[in-house]
Amino acid sequence: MSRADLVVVANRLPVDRVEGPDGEPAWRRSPGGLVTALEQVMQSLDGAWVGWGGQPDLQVEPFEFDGNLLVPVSLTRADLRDYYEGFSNGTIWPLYHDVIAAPEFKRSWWDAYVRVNRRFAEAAAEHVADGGFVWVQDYQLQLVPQMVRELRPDVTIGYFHHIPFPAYALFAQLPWRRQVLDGLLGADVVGFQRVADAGNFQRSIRRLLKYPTKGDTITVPTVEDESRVVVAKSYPISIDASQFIELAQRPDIIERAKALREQVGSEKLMLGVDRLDYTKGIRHRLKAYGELLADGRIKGHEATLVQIASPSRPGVEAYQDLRDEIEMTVARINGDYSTVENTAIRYLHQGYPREEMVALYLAADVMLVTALRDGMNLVAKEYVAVRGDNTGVLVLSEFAGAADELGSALLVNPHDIEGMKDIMMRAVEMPEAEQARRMKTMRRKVLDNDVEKWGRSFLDDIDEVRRRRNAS
Ligand code: GDG
Repeated sequence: MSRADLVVVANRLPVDRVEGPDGEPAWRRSPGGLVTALEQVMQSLDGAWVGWGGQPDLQVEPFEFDGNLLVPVSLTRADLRDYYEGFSNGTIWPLYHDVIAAPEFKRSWWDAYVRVNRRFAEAAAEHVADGGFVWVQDYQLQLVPQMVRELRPDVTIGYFHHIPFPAYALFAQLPWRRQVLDGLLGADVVGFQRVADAGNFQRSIRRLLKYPTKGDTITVPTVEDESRVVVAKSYPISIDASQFIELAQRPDIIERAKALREQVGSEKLMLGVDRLDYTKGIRHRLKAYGELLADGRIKGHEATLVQIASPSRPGVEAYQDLRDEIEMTVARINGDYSTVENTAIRYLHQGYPREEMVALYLAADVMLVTALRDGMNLVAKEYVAVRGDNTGVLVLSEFAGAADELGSALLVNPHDIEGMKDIMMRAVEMPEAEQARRMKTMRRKVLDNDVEKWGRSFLDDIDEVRRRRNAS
């Protein structure tokens, strides 16, 4: 079997298993952001992709898809319960998002995480070419870099962390904190969203492992009494801005945006688009909005909040509780403040095609991104990208990574409900000239720093590592 120069390792494959026209199972490209992000790199580099196929117990041999080799990793129901819903989404996700929900530390989950990480690492090691590059994605696979290094010392390894890396005092709670750091340090380049995340990672390394750090580098001792330099720095991820702009210019999507606007009816349309996740601050947003209605600062016909909450992790208890809580709040607010003509909150627990998302972005006067903690938040960047006429207001949490680049948004602290209410009013009332000034600055940022640039800057640093290695 041929081996690939680049092997991406991610929890999920970039395809979904669907039923083909003849009733046979087939694969269809999934619309996720990471897929678009890595598409160009994959095509140019003869890439392979290692990941789970999306169904438990699926045993499928590696296969070609769109010119790339896809390598399915099989996960049993127990693996999914303990490695995915358990350790990844019940331990690491809440711990790394500043314990907004309480992380659970279970030894059986950890054992599954180690076991499954090894399976991914073995698949990557088997399919990467001599001297090739393995690029590991995200918190479900933090041990893979070190495991690949042990199996294939000849390859260069990168890791990108899509979610925040927490402050030392929180990270230190993790019973397996050293193993996780050792796992990540198997990479040559460890990438984070924000400068602050890279800083937190380096601090944990100094405190727990006592390895020296300088600038973006960490010096890791090796068994041969030598040392290895690991780069740890920020590479803020982005979107395929040109794709969003193209969609925003399509006549059918513009028409759809107009129709949505008319159907909603009220003077201002405020929009929230999030996975239904406790990190996204949906409850805080609803509370602020409900109080604005209660205080009479917003009246029924003046505004409508459209909240898309796409279904997420239904197998994790905290997500079931969150859904109940949000749906009860929406029902209460609508019961109290909707009229026969106006609905205060239009809540949609559904996923939508990208075209519909763009139509919603175009229809929205105000976009609310009020995450309590978020690695980056691509929704904020997508909204900015489609606002070609420089209208619209972005309300953005200072706890989302995007706030580092989008300082011209109306920044909010979502924990401060009074403050958030004032900012929401400011957004609704903002004059067009101010909207344009802010939006222009933000659009320049997003358009100049698209996902292609993100990929290129990571790969440039990988090339640099390779050059150094070849020279020594
Ligand atoms: C993680 C980090 C980081 C959402 N609902 C629908 C839909 N979406 C799309 C959005 C956006 C993406 O999903 C969500 O990305 P976010 O960045 O907002 O959030 P996470 O899913 O939590 O992603 C995050 C990201 O990784 C990348 O590194 O920014 O901080 O948590 O693209 O548009 N897309 C469609 N239908 C939906 O209903 N088509």
